[in-house]
Amino acid sequence: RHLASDLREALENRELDIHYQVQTSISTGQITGYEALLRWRHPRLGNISPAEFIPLAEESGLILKLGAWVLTEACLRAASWEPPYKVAINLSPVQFAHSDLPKLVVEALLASGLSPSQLELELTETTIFADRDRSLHMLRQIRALGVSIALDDFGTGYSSLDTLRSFPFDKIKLDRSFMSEVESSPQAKAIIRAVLALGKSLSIPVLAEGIETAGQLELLRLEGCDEAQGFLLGRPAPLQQLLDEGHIVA
Ligand code: G
Ligand code: G
Ligand code: MN
Ligand code: NA
Repeated sequence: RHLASDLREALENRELDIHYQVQTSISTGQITGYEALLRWRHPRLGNISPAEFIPLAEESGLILKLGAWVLTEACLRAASWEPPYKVAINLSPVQFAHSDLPKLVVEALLASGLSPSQLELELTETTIFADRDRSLHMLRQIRALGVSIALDDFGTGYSSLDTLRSFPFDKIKLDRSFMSEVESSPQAKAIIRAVLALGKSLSIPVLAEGIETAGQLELLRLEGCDEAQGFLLGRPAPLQQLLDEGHIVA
């Protein structure tokens, strides 16, 4: 297989698409935003998961081009949403390591007319870990634009507590692995409680990922979690489908 070289052509061949997954306030049930999730429809192999092709794009450096496309495209789409929900975009470590990132973000905002307050960038602890001084400088530059930053997959990386102490985050996204065990494992539930308490005391809202059942959502509500995302609330879907079903007006 020559996936890596196929990927190089995928963008031009319009095989890449962005799906959007809803994020909801647990207390009000209202939509707060949508996470942009890249999809690849390979002409012969069918749908390929980003978990498979993002690493290839990172190795080849193609991720810079793909990432710039996702950023521009998602900002452009979100700029016409009514009401103006947030759009959350995943950043790869390679994109974050590139000093052009703030410029790229500014360009995407200007080209789309999207308000900076409508844009959230998601990054993981692994992304920040490589060079912490540089990462802090980069995060400050991006936040100075009025763009918010979410810490993705929280709880799976290392040095979690130090990361929270040292970096300015606007949201913590609690990794979905805790959710699958929350109803059966007292340990998972205890960790969720601890993270929610941490978020409260640091005044950082927490979003629980991977909510699949009403029981999980109810438990998170009782524990005071702020936002939820997961198949129960909505699967990632093409924008056109969300428009057709009336979830988004544009
Ligand atoms: O959507 P799905 O659960 O299949 O995504 C798998 C992984 O790919 C997740 O970790 C997600 O963050 C990542 N991913 C999805 N879209 C993008 C993207 O546009 N850029 C980057 N860097 N990662 C993405
Ligand atoms: O790493 P990141 O959180 O960006 O990854 C998001 C991925 O999680 C997407 O690929 C999306 O398809 C997947 N996802 C979203 N909601 C759920 C869910 O409720 N259950 C499971 N198993 N995966 C989910
Ligand atoms: Mn994410
Ligand atoms: Na995540």
